[in-house]
Amino acid sequence: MFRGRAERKVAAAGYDPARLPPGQYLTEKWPVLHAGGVPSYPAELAGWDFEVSGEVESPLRLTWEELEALPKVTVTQDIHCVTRWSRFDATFTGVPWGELAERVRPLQSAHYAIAHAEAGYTANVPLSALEAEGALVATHADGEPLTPEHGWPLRLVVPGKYFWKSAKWLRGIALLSTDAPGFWERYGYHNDADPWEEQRYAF
Ligand SMILES: Nc1nc2c(c(=O)[nH]1)N[C@H]1C(S)=C(S)[C@@H](COP(=O)(O)O)O[C@H]1N2
Ligand SMILES: [Mo]
Repeated sequence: MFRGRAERKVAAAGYDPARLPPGQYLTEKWPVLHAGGVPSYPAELAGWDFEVSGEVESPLRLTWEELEALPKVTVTQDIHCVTRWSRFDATFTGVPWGELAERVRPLQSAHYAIAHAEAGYTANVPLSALEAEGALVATHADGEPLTPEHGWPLRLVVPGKYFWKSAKWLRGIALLSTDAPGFWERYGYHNDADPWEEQRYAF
């Protein structure tokens, strides 16, 4: 039943081994992983904004205070990095995609989304991935504000995809009619990134 050593460790830690996608191992720590440096921000996040743009009826630009004032939810999910670590039961608190969608009203032509983060990092997903249960722009993890290295002040959380789709230091989401590859996708990472299908690389 168990595929091997990694699954036996998951079971020994008291979790259902079926929660571990193929080729992954469980870590109890929360590793930090990104390309480039951790961005620095001005005091009080002066000048910071978050934009939802593209194929929408009504583009949205929010200051930090405006974003903070939107309704928030807390979700629990397992996260899976393409470098093979998985962490179970991470909780994220933030504004669910639905709250943003209600305000921008995606057009019929909106089928894809691309997240824009500091320093040019991008990650693309089908719009349906943002419409899935648990997708949000998160300000908190495990009950605390995000730490700088985990994406403070804002990160995307996309359930059911390898964690590279969950852009840290998020500044905007653009809705698109046609798909466009993000940062890692241009380097040969799989466009769809389903950990259960082991969609790690495109080749
Ligand atoms: N802006 C930005 N977001 C990013 C990345 C990055 O390089 N830059 N790396 C991604 C990858 S590959 C992973 S696994 C997760 C890691 O998030 P963590 O450091 O909070 O564990 O962030 C994702 N989001
Ligand atoms: Mo990753």
